[in-house]
Amino acid sequence: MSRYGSRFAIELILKLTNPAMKRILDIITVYMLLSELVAAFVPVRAFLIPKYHTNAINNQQPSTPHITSTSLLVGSDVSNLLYQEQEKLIVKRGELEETLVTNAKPLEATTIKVRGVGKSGGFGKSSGGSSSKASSKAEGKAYAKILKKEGVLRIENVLTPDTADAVREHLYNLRYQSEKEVKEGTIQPIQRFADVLLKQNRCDLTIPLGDEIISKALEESLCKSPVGSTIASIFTEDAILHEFSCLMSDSGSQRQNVHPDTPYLDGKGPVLYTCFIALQDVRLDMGPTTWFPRTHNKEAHDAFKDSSPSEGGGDSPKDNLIKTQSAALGTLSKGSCAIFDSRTLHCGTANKSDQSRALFYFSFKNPSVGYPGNPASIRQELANANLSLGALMDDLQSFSKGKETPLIDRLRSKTTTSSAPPKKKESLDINALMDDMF
Ligand SMILES: O=C(O)CCC(=O)C(=O)O
Repeated sequence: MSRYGSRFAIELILKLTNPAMKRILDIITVYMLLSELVAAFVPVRAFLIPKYHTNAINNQQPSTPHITSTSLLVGSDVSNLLYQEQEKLIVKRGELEETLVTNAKPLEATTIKVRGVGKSGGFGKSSGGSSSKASSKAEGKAYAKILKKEGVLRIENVLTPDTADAVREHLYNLRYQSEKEVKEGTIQPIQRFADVLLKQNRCDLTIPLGDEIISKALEESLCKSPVGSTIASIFTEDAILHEFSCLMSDSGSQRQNVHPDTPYLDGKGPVLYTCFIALQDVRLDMGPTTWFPRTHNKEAHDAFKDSSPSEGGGDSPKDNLIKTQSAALGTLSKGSCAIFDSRTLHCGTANKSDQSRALFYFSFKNPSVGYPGNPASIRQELANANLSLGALMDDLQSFSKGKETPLIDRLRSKTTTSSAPPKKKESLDINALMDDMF
């Protein structure tokens, strides 16, 4: 979900070492994009970028699509090697950043007081899912106020434990199936896995609409918990589903570099709100997301983009920001979620446990924004559908009453028939955007 972040991190590292490296990076990026474009038209088996492995399914420590340098064919050798070099730089930088963050605390659940609704959560114990439309709107407004200020907030009980367990199992099965299909060459990696910063032992699995358990999870999180009303309170129900995916970081995944998912643009408001829902308890050793609250603003982004060492050899504004800004750890309990403004700085951290961590996630886009500045992790048929929050919620309400779900049904049939590879346009747009910024 963060090609913006990944290129951003690499550029800053290389610019620090040598300004001429930026040109080299541009050439590398163009080369990699060309390689990916070629890969889109050549059978997967003949031209794998990256190469995916299939292992036996195991929910504790599942098979991982990861990259190897052996057995790749000539066309991808160079870009794969370059990619590995980039990964090494990112890992080094991530290790450094880990030492800079000294004041991290768990992200606390937000408590609000709204007549007729629970205090700190969604569907579970506290609200009981019985809020009236008016109180749910008031609740969304109260959460939205905090979200706008903090850039990130936590809501409890967005999924019931049973739903979280069932979604987790469903998605690890989907991953297993997807890895198998990629390995067999029947689909291309990009049709199932989105780009993610530091791919080794980590994947971003895009999810189709239509399976009952996924509709249930969406119904609980968007209609029964305050998540839907919070997003609607800021973007209205015209907000567009931008991403729909699952981040899985397995044992051994390394710490990502701090990054925003979209740039801060002067005079513009929020463009995306992303909701990460934990499908199991996320312990400290499982690589929780780290957020830097209140960094979704110009001041923080200006500092973040400035990696030049201060006079006298002190910390750069970027490192100083990471050092001094308080950090919030996504040690979420099963079924709870964190919603964040895509401009808020954050990163996935290293999973040092022996258990894979899965975050079911979706993001909604401000309906008045065109391209928000990050390539979306979403199945192509869902992206093409321009699904509004309101339309999706209507279908989900109908689903909860056991009635028809015409929208979801239409998209389900597209999922099963669609085999066209996703368009590559966005990758090119993001580089144009980066060029504007540097
Ligand atoms: O895995 C996580 O906790 C965060 C992932 C992330 O921020 C990213 O991939 O852009």
